[in-house]
Amino acid sequence: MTVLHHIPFSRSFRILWLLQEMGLEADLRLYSITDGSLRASEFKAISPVGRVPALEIDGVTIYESAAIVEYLTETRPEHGLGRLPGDAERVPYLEWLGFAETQASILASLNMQHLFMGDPTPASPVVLKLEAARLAATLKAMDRALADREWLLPSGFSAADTMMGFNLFSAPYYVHMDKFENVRAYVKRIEARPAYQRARELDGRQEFYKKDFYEVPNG
Ligand SMILES: N[C@@H](CCC(=O)N[C@@H](CS)C(=O)NCC(=O)O)C(=O)O
Repeated sequence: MTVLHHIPFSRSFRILWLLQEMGLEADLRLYSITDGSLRASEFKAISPVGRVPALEIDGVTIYESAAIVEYLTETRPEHGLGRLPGDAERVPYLEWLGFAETQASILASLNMQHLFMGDPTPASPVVLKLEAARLAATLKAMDRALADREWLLPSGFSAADTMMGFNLFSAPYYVHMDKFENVRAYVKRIEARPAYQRARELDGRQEFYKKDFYEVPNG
């Protein structure tokens, strides 16, 4: 049985979406970021620092989304979603996998400070402003890359695109997207994919964001 350890609207959506692109079914084991379930010793045996995603498949358990993406694309090359060693796009493919985590770590920091800290430890407006600017810089880089292509890699859709799942949900809460025209068109193409739509149906309701946009306080 394939099991995806999952939190709705989080990085584990990347894997939920990739599984749909591959036509693979998985049982979802759901967690919450705030109820302590990620800290349970049974879960730490699966994911040592208590993070999602983790995937149980083919008799192995894997944590870290990029490692899961690599495993799935290497063991199921028939879907053509990875760019395996020897592929002309291997380097940009690996770069986008890493880029997704660079961008996600900024989002996680903004989420932590805007959503999960609160009083009595108010977040620093200086840091929040800096993080929002750093996020905008990553979106600008993506926007430039997407100027002449539909997907992150010139040859077409790949698992690198599925790594953007969580990122593209979260970024509009912190950065106005109007100036990133190519990214917005890219999001529209993503939303038109049947596998993405199936994954969204399976994902569950997000519980993090209570507002449409999070301004820098006193920014
Ligand atoms: N680099 C890891 C990051 C995983 C991660 O931080 N996931 C978040 C959800 S988006 C999480 O589980 N956070 C729980 C926590 O920080 O306690 C990956 O890509 O899988």
